[in-house]
Amino acid sequence: METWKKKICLIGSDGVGKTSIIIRYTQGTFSNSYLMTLGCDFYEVNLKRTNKKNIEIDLNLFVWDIASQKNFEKIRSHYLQHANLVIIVADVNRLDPKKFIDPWISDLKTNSPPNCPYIIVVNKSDLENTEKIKESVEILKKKYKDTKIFYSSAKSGKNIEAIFEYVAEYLVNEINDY
Ligand SMILES: Nc1nc2c(ncn2[C@@H]2O[C@H](COP(=O)(O)OP(=O)(O)OP(=O)(O)O)[C@@H](O)[C@H]2O)c(=O)[nH]1
Ligand SMILES: [Mg+2]
Repeated sequence: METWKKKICLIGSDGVGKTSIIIRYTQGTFSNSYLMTLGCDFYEVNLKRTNKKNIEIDLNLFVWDIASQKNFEKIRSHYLQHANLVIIVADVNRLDPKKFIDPWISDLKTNSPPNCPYIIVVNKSDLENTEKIKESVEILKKKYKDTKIFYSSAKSGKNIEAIFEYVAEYLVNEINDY
């Protein structure tokens, strides 16, 4: 059994549901009230996985929930250092990539380690009908064709486990030690 410590960061615009996703995953609960994250919060998740090389891994995920506000721009650059994977979260009702996704990709390209892997999570999918979501999935899939995209709902719990399952599998199998 090996112990691996990995850092993952959630970034994205204000109120998209970063904190709610982590709370749903770690505590299984959801609240409709909005309490803006100030600075950064941390959560620790311990998972056991066996990777493709048959190594048993005690995976300690350090999950950083990073404030989106402009005032925190300077410190945010430090928070992304040494990230092993970044999750960019967007809101299904605010999906203009130029406004809500691309700025975060450039943020992570500037501030996280070179070639740091990232995925996109479009949250609040409970607020939209399936047809509209299908359309927006297609648009995003075309634009970000090399990026894994999830549609989630912290409210219903949809795909929340799947996101962290994907992240854990990725981290135990595709390791770049930079
Ligand atoms: N309907 C719905 N509402 C959600 C969902 N996820 C979060 N919310 C709501 O959206 C609001 C903002 O959620 P937060 O998790 O605080 O968002 P955040 O991205 O952490 O926001 P900042 O900390 O300001 O960056 C809250 O009122 C949540 O209840 C979801 O999947 N569906
Ligand atoms: Mg928050």
